[in-house]
Order: sequence, then C-alpha cells, then structure tokens
Amino acid sequence: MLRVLWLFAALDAVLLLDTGMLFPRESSSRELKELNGLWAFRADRSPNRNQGFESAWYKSRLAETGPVIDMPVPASYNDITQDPTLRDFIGWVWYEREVTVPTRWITDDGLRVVLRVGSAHYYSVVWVNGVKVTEHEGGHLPFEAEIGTLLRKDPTMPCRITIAVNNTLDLHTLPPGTIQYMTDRTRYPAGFFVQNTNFDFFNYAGIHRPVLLYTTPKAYVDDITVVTDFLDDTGLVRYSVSVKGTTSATMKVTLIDKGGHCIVSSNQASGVLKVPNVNLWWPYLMHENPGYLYLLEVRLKASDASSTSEDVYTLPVGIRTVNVSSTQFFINNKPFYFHGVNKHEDADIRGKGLDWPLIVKDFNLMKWLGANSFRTSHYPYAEEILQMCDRHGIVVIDESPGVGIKDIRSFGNASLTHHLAVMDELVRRDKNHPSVVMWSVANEPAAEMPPAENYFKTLIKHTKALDPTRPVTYITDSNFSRDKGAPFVDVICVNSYFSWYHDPGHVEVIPLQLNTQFEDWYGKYKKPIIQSEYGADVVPGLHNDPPVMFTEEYQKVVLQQYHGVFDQKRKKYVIGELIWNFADFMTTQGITRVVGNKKGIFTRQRQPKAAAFILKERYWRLANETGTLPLWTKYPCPL
Ligand code: GCB
Repeated sequence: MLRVLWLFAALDAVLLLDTGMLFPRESSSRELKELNGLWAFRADRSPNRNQGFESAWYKSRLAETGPVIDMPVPASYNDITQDPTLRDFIGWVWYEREVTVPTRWITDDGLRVVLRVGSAHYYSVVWVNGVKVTEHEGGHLPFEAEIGTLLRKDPTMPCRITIAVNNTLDLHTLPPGTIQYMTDRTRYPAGFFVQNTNFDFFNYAGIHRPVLLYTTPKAYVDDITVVTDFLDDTGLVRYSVSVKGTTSATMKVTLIDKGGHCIVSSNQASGVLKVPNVNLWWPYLMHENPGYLYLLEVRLKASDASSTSEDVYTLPVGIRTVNVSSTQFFINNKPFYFHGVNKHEDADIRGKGLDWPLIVKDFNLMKWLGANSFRTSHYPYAEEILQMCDRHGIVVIDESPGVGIKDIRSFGNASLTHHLAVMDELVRRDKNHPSVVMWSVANEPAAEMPPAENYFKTLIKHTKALDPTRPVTYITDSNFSRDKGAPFVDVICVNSYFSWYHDPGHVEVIPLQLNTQFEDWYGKYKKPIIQSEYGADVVPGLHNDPPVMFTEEYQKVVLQQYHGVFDQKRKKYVIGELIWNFADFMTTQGITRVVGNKKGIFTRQRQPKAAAFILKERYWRLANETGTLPLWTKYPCPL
C-alpha cells in the first residue's frame, strides 16, 4: 500500500508546460509523413543578418528571394559545402520545403495536423504558407505546431514550410556564449565578429532531427506519464493520461507483454496497473534478458452530436526502480556500477544530424566494448537514441545543454528562468524512458561563484519536483571542494584529467591524485561518486614507448593508472566510470585541438585505438564480476 501511495505522489509532480510532447508514432488513428530529404536553404549574409525578416523571405518561395542551395535534413549545414564562411556562419539561415498533404487530411476537419521539428539549433521560427505558426528557443529538444486549421483556410494552396534558424549564443542561452565585435580597423575588416563559447565541441547548427507531419483526431491523447515499481514478483505501473480536445471521453488502457498478451487493463485515465510475474527492465550485462519492454496501449473514444472518434497511442514501458544510498546506486534494488562512455552527437559531414547507420554502429560498438551506460554529454540526444537505450538496456545519464556556464552574468534570473524551462522540456520529453536513470542539469559550471549556490539549489529542487523518481546531479570539475552546488546533488559526478591538463606527461601522479580526489569528496559530502570524465588525446597511429602525450601508448597507460584506483574505490563508494570520450569529435579551432578533440577511444570514423581494447577487456571483466552476461555472450567478450 505504501508503495502505491508513493507512486501516486511521484506522479503528482506536474510539469509546468501545458502540453505533452509524446514521440510521434503511427497507429490506427494517427498517420505520419516524414519531411526528411532535401530542403531549399539560404544563409542570411546581410551585415545585421536580418534581411530575411526585413524582406519577409517567408512570404514567397525562398528561391524567389535569392539564390538557394540544396540542404539535407536532418543534418548540420556546416560541413555540407566547401564554403568556410558557411561552416563558420553565425546568424539566421533559412530552410524551406513544399509538401503535398493528403487531401483527406484537409477535407476531414475532425483531424489535427501537427508539424513537428525533432530539434533545430538554436532559435527557430516556423511559417506555413507565410503565416507564423510557432517559434522555439533551444537546440536538442522538439517543438510542434498544429497547422490543420491553417491548411484548411485555403485548400488550393500547397503546404510551404519555412523554418528560420539562428545559432547565435548569448549570455542567457543554453549553452551560453558571447558575440564579440572586433573594432580595430587596422586588424579586422568592418563588421568582423566572433562567437565566443566555453565548451569544447563545434557549435553545429541547422535542423538536426527529423521534421514531420502527423495527424491525430480532434480528441486526442496529449501526454502519458508512467512511474513504475514492484513488490516481490508483482510489477506496479502507475500511469496518468492527459487528454485534449474533449471533456467527455471513455478510455481503455491496456498493458501488453512482449508476446502480445494483454496483461491488465483499466478504464480510468489514471491508476495503478498490477503486473503479475513481472519481467523487470534490466540493464545490458546485468541480466540475461535486458531491456524488457511492455506496451501501454491507450484507446480514447470521444463522441459529439455528429460523430465518434478514437485515438490510439502506444507507449513502451520498462518496469524498474532506481535508488541511491550514500555509497551505492541501485537498479531494481541491485547495486549498479556504471562502466560506460561519454558521447557526442557528432560525425563527419552530417555534424549533429541524426543518422541511423551511425546510431546503430555506435550501439554495436558500445555492446562490443561491454559498456552498460553513457552520459548524453553535453545536451539531450535524439529520442530515437533513447529508444535504442530502452530496447538494448543501455543506462543513460540525461544531460541538459547547461554546458560552459562560466560567466557570472549567466547565473542571473534570465538564465535561470530559461534553464528551468529547458529542464521542463527535457523531463517532459524523457520522463518515460526506463533507460534514463539520472538527470544532469549542467556540465562544469563555474560552481565556485557566489550566485551558483542559489542557482543550483533552485535548479535541482525544481528538477526533483518535476521528477521525484530519479536522482539529480551536475557534472563538476576539480574545483569541487569549493563547489557551491554540491550539497544539493544526489550523486557526485567529477571530471578530472590528471597527467593531461595538470602535470602533463606524469602518469605516475595519477594514483595519488585520484585517491586524494575521491577521499576528499567522499569525506566531505558522503555521497556516491561517478568518475564522469577522464582520458587523454591521441592522434591515431602515433606511437612512442616509453609513452609520450598524444600517442596510443600514453592513452593506454593513463587509463590503466585510473583503473587501479577505481578498483579500490568501487568497493567503497565509487559507483561508476565513464571514459572521455567514446569517439573523437569536432571542436572549434584552437591551439590545443588537432582537427578536433582526440580523446576518443574510437576515431571519428569509429575505428578502435589501442585503448579501446584495454577498456573492452576491463568492461567485460567488470560485467563478469558484477552482472549477468546475456545468453549470446561468453566471457571475455563476444567476437
Ligand atoms: C571536460 C569537458 C569536455 C571536454 C573535455 C576535454 O572537462 O567536460 O567537454 O571535451 O574536458 O577533453 O578537455
């Protein structure tokens, strides 16, 4: 009974946003039309980057306003052409695509037609046939607009979608940045400016995730929230369905197992479903059958005087719990040790654009490596990636785009308000993913600054109120002992680069310094610790023995030095290790980066460096010690 009450309490946490953001899925009541492919594209190169708005480029076909080029969607635009000014472009770019919408979508005024953008970086304004339908601040998260009403106003018009996207970062965006104008005319031409940022990845821009149209009936399932628990072998699924477009509807909610059998159903919009002989959702390498998902099918029937409609939405549900003690992290009440990676959404040519071959390759590499988890450094990843995590049992620390908050002006009210809104959007999108076990609100903020205390106290409290079922953290650098936000986190996540940014070349200091790091922080805060980053750059193919920085040998020995300490501390309070980084990735140009950050254990093209084999051996050994290998594997690791 107590469990059930707790589940109710957990679900009462209401998101401040007034609409849901369910992943678009086809069903017997919902159709979907992907708009991926080639769009017309034009960068606004006018000095104030505002000509597109002044001349209303959205009012006519983009090709009529000036020269356009082909631009693939989804993709970053930066690496698509040979033009360095487009690679480094800052300001508004314009995308346009004309779509033919099925006639019945227009004639049937019982349908909603929704235009959805998976993500666009950074600020977007969207028009349909010259009429503004929405705008959205922030990359990495989806936004939508209902456009059926507009299309029906003039059914003879085609559906011309124009999206203007601006990648400019300022003190109040997430991540923050500043624009610096260079006014010394002896050194810079007129109008010269640069975008400064405090993060270590290329500020790729454009429409990064799928754009699509989908339909729902007028009375529709707007959102579903699921919180799970179990008692002995009975699973508990507390759900709540929010409905829009009707006040009188009937509902049937059914939980279906993998074999397609209906396990339990209800006629209520919210309640607790009891699942006998539950199959829990387990992480990869913790159970023989990881990533077990049920389906929660919601059928909503609504009628008015003239007609009856049905909306059907099906949500995958994994039943699992997450808890934290002062020394351990538990999934389904069993200790869980994170042996995983940090990633980036990053690849040749497509930049941060969603790319299925890359996604599947990365999952195959993570499984080959024996990784059971990753952190979405340093922003929310595509929902398609989280769905893969749910299915494969890869555990996720889900991070907001709060990276590079270093300027004291970025701790003010405007920044905090936006950061809170981003957390609302992030939790709204990702709350139902069993793979997501922790929220990370930021990476390496200047947490020693006085305003950081109130900022993080508010931010973490807010995130916990949004989702009381998951721990909250932010990722700290080695200033942790002066860290003003640390008292509020549930798990301490610390990044350190001993023998790299400090004492370069001296790998022999790693054990002592790492030991001190762990003992200091555990001693002060008595919270479990994840080594959330560690690593070293390698130019692939560069060799030297004895090891020298930037060689494959050096990366190997750095890792081995860290691992010795992890092995001592994981018996006490260290609950995970995440290598920086899974793969090499692009950064802005600078004297410490040789065509990007080279701390990957795989190259950007996903070929292993020598250290990948060290990590693979270790992760499979850890899995063998702490978990249960899947049926298809044999230690030390599958071929
Ligand atoms: C860090 C950052 C990460 C960088 C990494 C590095 O602490 O969190 O974004 O890429 O160090 O390689 O310097």
